[in-house]
Amino acid sequence: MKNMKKLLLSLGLVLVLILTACGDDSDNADSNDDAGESTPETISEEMEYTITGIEPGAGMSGVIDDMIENEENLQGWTHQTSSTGAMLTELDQAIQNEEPIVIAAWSPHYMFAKYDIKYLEDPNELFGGEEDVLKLGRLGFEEDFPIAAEIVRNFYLEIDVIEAALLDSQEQEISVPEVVETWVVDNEDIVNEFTDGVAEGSGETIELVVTSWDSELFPAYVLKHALEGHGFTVNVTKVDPAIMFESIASGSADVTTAAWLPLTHGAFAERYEGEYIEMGPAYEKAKTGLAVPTYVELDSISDLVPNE
Ligand code: PBE
Repeated sequence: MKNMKKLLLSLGLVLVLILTACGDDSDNADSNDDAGESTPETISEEMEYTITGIEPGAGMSGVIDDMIENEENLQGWTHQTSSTGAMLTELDQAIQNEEPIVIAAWSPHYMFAKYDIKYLEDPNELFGGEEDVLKLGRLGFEEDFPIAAEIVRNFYLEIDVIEAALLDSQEQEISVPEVVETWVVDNEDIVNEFTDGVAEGSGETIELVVTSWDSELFPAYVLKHALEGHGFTVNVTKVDPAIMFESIASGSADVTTAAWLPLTHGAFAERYEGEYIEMGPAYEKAKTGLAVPTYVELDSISDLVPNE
């Protein structure tokens, strides 16, 4: 009985929707809420001149703040920061309602596999193009832990591998460290490459700092596994990018795998120049930018218009 009621209700709803859609077609010839007639002006306005961002402490949040301050076409825009989770919820809701939204996006992340979204072109390279995600060590790390440092230097992952693992984590609803547990068993050959021919450690503890985005947790936990399989103990501490740099520079942490350079964490790298060593990329071809659902008729950041 209840189901029948539900069915009738949904049928009624569908009918109403069809009728509304037809009505729209015939009258309202000059309305511009038709997807086909949206202009950059109306889209920017519908977005309330707001970029839906992530954590205020993220490197890319600083990049977006600078952009709003300096770019003519973003004058009067708001950068709404909160958290990655909140941004994804807003994206999800906007897509369900087919409303325009512009978000802070990056790769690797599962958002591009889960949602039909596209990066806005970035003709002025405001986000700096492709980036390396670098391993950094504290001064003296290589001298104090030469074996561990050799494994850290050998450590490298292909970005596709990370992307696939993040998607697994999302689809199976398991945390990234848990995904790593099975990944290292299935990919022993990759893990062994990091330690092949390297002497064993003898129980030394390595302090690894990392930011808490999944794109960073995956490499960090794979490295932890490789080091722990080779005689070390690894403490992973999750911190903001600012603290990550500060703790490497002050020597309270030994190593990180999560420095996005040259741009995203460029301000931190500059502040602590000379107070850390670069140990090569953990992965390459990372990217940050602004993204919109594919139904939003904008192609480029320069299509956004000022709020005046
Ligand atoms: N991210 C993901 C981070 C680094 C990793 C791009 C959101 C940021 O600091 O912006």
